[in-house]
Amino acid sequence: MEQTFIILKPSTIRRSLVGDVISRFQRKGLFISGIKMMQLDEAVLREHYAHLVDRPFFPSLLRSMMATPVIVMVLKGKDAVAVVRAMVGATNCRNAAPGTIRGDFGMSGQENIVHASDSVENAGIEIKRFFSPEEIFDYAMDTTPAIYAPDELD
Ligand code: IDP
Ligand code: MG
Repeated sequence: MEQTFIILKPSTIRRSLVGDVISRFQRKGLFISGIKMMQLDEAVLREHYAHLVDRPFFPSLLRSMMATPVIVMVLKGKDAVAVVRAMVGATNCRNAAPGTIRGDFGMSGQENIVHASDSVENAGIEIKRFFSPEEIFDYAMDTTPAIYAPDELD
């Protein structure tokens, strides 16, 4: 089944929203394959946000992402990348639809609660960037038959 990569950003840690955000993913039916706390540094953020390094807000984004440790997660589920992006909502929380994580929990474009991979290819790259193979767990969940029909499991 598909895996996607999430960061609970410092805005989530500082505002004590960790439980609320993780709870949304779990209630949806996504499984946690990996989870840990870590302090991001400039080198890894320059890789992770390579598409933004030339933008004027990049120094501010760097400071924001290093303000506290973050929680990184690997979530597993059918079409997990697209499902999680839809749950997260538009980049700027003020434009994000109510009912999405950013739409419900934030007011900012920068301080927008979570990162989520934007494609299956990038999910694979990001998981490798932040997790070693032994930190990712593949285990059976008793709830699977209540979450998926047999023909939805691959
Ligand atoms: P995404 O997180 O929705 O995929 P990206 O365009 O990949 O959005 O941007 C990565 C992160 O950079 C955003 O989540 C946000 O924290 C920050 N960011 C993007 N655009 C802006 C901006 O215009 N001002 C400030 N921060 C921004
Ligand atoms: Mg992005």
